[in-house]
Order: sequence, then C-alpha cells, then structure tokens
Amino acid sequence: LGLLGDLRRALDAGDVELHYQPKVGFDGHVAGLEALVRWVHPDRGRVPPDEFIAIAESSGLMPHLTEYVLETALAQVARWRAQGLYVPVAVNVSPRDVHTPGFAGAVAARLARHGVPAGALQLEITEHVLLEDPQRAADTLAALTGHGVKMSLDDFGTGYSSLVHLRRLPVSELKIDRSFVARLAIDAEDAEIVRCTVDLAHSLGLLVVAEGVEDDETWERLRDLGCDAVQGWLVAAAMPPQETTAWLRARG
Ligand code: G
Ligand code: G
Ligand code: NA
Ligand code: MN
Repeated sequence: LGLLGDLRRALDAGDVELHYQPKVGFDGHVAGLEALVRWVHPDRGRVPPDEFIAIAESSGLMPHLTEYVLETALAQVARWRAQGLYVPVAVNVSPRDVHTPGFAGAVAARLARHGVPAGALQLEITEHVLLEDPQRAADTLAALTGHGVKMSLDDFGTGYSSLVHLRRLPVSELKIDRSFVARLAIDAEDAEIVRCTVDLAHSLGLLVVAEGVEDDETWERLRDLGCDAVQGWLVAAAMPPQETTAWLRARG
C-alpha cells in the first residue's frame, strides 16, 4: 500500500522515467518507438512496470499515470523533431483511460500544446477496452482516429482475441504478442498462428508488428511470413531518452 503513495509522489516529482524501444522494418527503417515506463524506487530499487501499473489500475491513479506518460512522451517527441528526428512514438493506454470522459479531446489538446502532429502519436490499446462499455470505447477511439492519432492493438492473440473485436476497433496496426513470437522458429504451431495472424491483419489493411524478437532466425521467419516490422531485444531493448537519441542518429 505504501507503494501507491510512493508512486503518486514519484509522478508529482517527475521521478518516473520513460524508456523507448524501437520498432523497425525489415529494410532497417525505424517505424516508431514504444514508450515504456520505468520507476526506480528509492528503497526498493527498480519496480517492474507490471507491478506498479496494476497498482495504478486498481487505485484510480491510472489516468494520472497516463497523463504523465503522454506529457513526457510528447515533450520528447517535440524535442526530437526540433533536432530533425521525426520518429512516431507509441504510448500504452489502459481501458480505464479510454473510458475517461473527454480523453480524446484531452489528447488532441496536448498534441496541439506541444506542436506535435497527431500522426506522430500512436496509442497502444488492448482488446480489454471493449469489455466494459464497447460503444463508449468505440466512440472514443473513433474520435482519436478522427483527430489523426493512430491506434495499435497490442498483445494480439492473448486472452479472448476475436475477429469481432478486430473488425470493430479502428486500429491501423496489430502487434503479435511475444508469447507467439518467442518459439516461432522451433514450434510449428506458433509459426502457423503467426502466419494466419499476419494474413488476417493484411486482409483487413492493418500493419503487423511482431514483439519480442530475440534472434536472427525469428527475424528471418517473420520477414518470410510478410510481417511489416519487429520489436525486440535483437534490435534494441527499451533505452533511456539520451541513448535513444544516439541510437536514432546512428541509424541515420
Ligand atoms: O518493459 P515492460 O516490462 O516495460 O512492460 C511491462 C508491461 O507494462 C507491458 O504490458 C507494457 O505494455 C506495460 N506498460 C509499459 N509502459 C506503460 C505505460 O506507460 N502505460 C501503460 N498503461 N502500460 C505500460
Ligand atoms: O505488453 P507490452 O507488449 O506493451 O509489453 C512489452 C514488454 O515486452 C515490455 O516489458 C518489454 O520490456 C518486453 N520486451 C521487449 N522486447 C522484448 C524481447 O525481445 N524479449 C522479451 N522477453 N521481452 C521483451
Ligand atoms: Na505495448
Ligand atoms: Mn504486447
């Protein structure tokens, strides 16, 4: 319980950091960066994001955490753009955010305040957004895409993924969960699942990103299956902002 108060204080003090993990195409181009929160607790050290995100979710702190992440990420995008680095950034949003009244307008206002075009922001959602109030979620997502913000469906294939969800959500990208990607090169069933997912996504006009790519063989299999981009430790782990800047520059 002390952790919740500590997290709230860390957000107020700006002590929660964002790291950035690249998504790259098979020709090496940088398709974007995913912002991932990192919190180093003064006594406990690094707290796993899953742990404090769960705390934020259950305590009502999530909208505040998301505002913090959006604010920090957009300030960074604006800084990169001022340096000639035009890379889109993806921010994870929780179902709670999508159900917060005024969320879409608040995102648009934040973009305007930072002078960042909507196309430079992507929001990663999961199918869980449709659990509570599907119509309201659909309205919010439609408003966001109406503003020009791109939506990405994260963790695809886990839980209760369904074609109904995929058809109903205005997303332009689908991310194949790393649980299917990890054993792709050695497990024929996982390979088949990935193949079908890529084909399905493409038939719906979506881009496909594979998460958790750790070795060359998996990279090659994904390329051969027609996947559009990959994210994973083979390319780079999530990096602090300055290291990300150096990485982007080295990439050209
Ligand atoms: O790097 P990794 O351990 O960062 O992330 C663990 C989990 O935390 C993932 O499911 C990821 O989507 C989630 N996560 C990371 N950053 C954020 C964030 O800023 N907001 C939300 N809602 N989830 C995040
Ligand atoms: O749920 P989401 O897809 O947003 O979470 C991304 C999580 O995956 C983060 O915890 C991130 O640190 C982790 N991750 C990123 N690349 C790799 C990878 O290549 N291998 C593994 N095992 N985890 C990864
Ligand atoms: Na994500
Ligand atoms: Mn994921």
